[in-house]
Amino acid sequence: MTDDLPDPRDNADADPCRAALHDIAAAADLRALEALRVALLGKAGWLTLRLKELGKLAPEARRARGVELNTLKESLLTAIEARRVALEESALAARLASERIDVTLPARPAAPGLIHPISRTMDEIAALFGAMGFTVAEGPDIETDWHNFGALNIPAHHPARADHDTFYLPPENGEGAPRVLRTHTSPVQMRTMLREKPPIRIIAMGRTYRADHDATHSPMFHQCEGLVIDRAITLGHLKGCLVDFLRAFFGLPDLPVRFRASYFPFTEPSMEVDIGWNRQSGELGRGSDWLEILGSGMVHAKVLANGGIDPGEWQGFAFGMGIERITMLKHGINDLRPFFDGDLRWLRHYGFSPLAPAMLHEGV
Ligand code: 2NM
Repeated sequence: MTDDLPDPRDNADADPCRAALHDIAAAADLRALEALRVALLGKAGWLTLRLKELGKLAPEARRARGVELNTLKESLLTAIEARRVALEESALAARLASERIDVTLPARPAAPGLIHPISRTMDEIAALFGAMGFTVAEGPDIETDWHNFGALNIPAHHPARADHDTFYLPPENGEGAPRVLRTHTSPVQMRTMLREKPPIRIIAMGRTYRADHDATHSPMFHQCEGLVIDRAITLGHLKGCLVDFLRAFFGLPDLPVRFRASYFPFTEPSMEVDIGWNRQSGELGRGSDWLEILGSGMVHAKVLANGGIDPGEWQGFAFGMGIERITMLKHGINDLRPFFDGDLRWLRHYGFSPLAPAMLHEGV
């Protein structure tokens, strides 16, 4: 027995191994526990020496003492093992607590959390036309020449097809006509006609592209176009639908609206739509000036036929407008460029709360 360990026999307690068991249970760490194990069960350990002394005893006494010592050895081994497991578990828990790292990224505190004016206008358009029974259609930004131009009756020599007006991409498999970044959302209407049977009542909104970049033109901008096809749709429906939309969108129930004969390859007849405003002050709905705001017309019979729709049975109207333009007019934004700059100061000024979504009963 080492000097610094109490001899279990010295314990006044009735049970001779209780002191050793107490020391084992109280061992502060694995090193202290190992020292106890060596002192009790090592080569020169207390119990080992007792077991060696068995041989000196008479056979009767030896058997009784042997049973006693082996029972004690079992309980010491069990206690040491239990304490070892407990110490290892708490050491691991302490390590896990001290070595813990937080791999999550906190939310950016500067995030504006605001809806971009373009998104807001698209939400409002969807709400207004939704109330008139339209659904929202979508299509790809990268189009075939046919869907973007040919099917829409835009002839090969049309200026919209010029290289300097349009972004062309190589054909899909290196063969056939080059693909094109859609120059308008009309290919979405064309794809809808090809996919669905009339009656059709859709709006298509999204990014469109033209090789144009100056103070009032961006190479990427947003359009909204609409298409209505049924058996007896007339110019009267077109006018009523667009007048209602414009007055609701700008929040001006008496907004003057003027339809003016024009030309588009995909409609016949075609009409440009103007709203009344004061050019001097920029105020809408007053003054004697007219501002062109959208294009429209009855869908050309050739376009219907290209969309798989019999022009002898069905007819309808279509229209198109620039989303940046009507957004600038509605909110008094006088520069197109910051729409695409991602400048947080501009977004904080012109952005909309996501907690106040576009809802018709509140006006849009
Ligand atoms: C406009 C003006 C007039 C239009 C036509 C079609 C389609 F696919 F039905 F033929 N979609 N959009 C259209 C008509 C677009 O934008 C100024």
